[in-house]
Amino acid sequence: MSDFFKDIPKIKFEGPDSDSDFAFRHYNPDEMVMGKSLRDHLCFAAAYWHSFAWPGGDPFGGQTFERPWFGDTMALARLKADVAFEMFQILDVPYYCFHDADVRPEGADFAENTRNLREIVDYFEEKQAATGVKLLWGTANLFSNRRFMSGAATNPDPDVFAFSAATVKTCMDATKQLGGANYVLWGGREGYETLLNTDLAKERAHAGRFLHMVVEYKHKIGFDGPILIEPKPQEPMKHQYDYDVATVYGFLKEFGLENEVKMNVEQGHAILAGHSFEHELALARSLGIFGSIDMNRNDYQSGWDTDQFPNNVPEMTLAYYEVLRAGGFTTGGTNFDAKLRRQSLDPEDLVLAHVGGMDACAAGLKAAAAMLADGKLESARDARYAGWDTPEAKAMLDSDLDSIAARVESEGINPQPKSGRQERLENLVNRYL
Ligand code: XLS
Ligand code: NI
Ligand code: NI
Repeated sequence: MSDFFKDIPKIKFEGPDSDSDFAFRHYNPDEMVMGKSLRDHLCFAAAYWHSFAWPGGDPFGGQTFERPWFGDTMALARLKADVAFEMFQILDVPYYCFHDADVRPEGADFAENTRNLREIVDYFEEKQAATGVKLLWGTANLFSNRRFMSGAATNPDPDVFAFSAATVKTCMDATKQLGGANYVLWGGREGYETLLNTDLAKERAHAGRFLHMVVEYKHKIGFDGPILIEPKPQEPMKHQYDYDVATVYGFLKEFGLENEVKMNVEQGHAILAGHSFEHELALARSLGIFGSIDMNRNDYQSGWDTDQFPNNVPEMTLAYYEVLRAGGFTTGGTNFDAKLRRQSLDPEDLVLAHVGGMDACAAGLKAAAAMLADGKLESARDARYAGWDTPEAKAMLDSDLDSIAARVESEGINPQPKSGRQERLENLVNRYL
């Protein structure tokens, strides 16, 4: 045991009337909702990078956090793992997620990176066995090191493509070894700063080929979880190729990968793309490519990826409503891709941020489940489209402009506008909160 979290107790469900800060009010992991426990509905995961690797910097200042595991040795990487798994147990989160660079010191070259990663993955394997915590997904950090400044798979330098492909291979091996449920690719620096020096067609073609290789390798090693792409419109690059769910779907279609790859949808990235979280989730669901979520909260004024812990229950209700309509998570889960504010220095801040996030998610999911079970919202939606259930309406979709025009004339079709009843539906939603 490290002494980082010292006197912080294991967080238990105490119900809405508890006056302890260190308790869940809404997240009772064993509570059954629609035939499934909240633990299995929400599949919470903690993100290694924000909680254990991020030093608290911003564009105007560097490190604010002082953590005993900061540094570049394997011994410190093990200490970091000890503390991370302690937090997973304090919170009783069933899963975690990591990038290679979060968990191992940076080596002098690819071979040393790989050795360091393997050593820590063996250590994770022991820790997973001892605690029962599982890996939701693994991924490669192809954006922090300066070699990736012009992209990874889309880099103009083929050596960077090679280094990136080799690194992804090692991260997929690590994810497989740890029994990870998914493998994630977030675009990192796949995008551009200026079109003046960018061959957009070549870069996209290379990204498509890279993704094919990832899918081929997944089948070769028998990794059975899905490959997930995480869309984001900008940041770090001015323009990111994986802009949003719709853009990524077009990309997958272009390269024939729409049946191989699913989406990891992040709240903050949806907002940056000018969408709501529920829009991105609904689209992924309707395209059959919904996979997992990165849960956080973006500041609505700043225009940056602020990665705050979520606390807005009405928003989460609408998001989990889409998750439930998609049938819930299969391999996916709720990963807290969220970080503390840089003034939140104390170990308890890290724990309480997750406690609040988990509680807000649970409250949102329960409201969403009640809304779905009640069926009022869905029957209102169905009623709005009921005209399409008639045989004439269905037949029209198989006819042509000529015959439709003839029918409109002969039957004297003259549409009468009907209310969309938005406020009534908004009032209805608020009744479940
Ligand atoms: C960054 C992304 C990143 C991915 C994993 O904006 O959210 O954290 O989730 O590479
Ligand atoms: Ni993310
Ligand atoms: Ni993000």
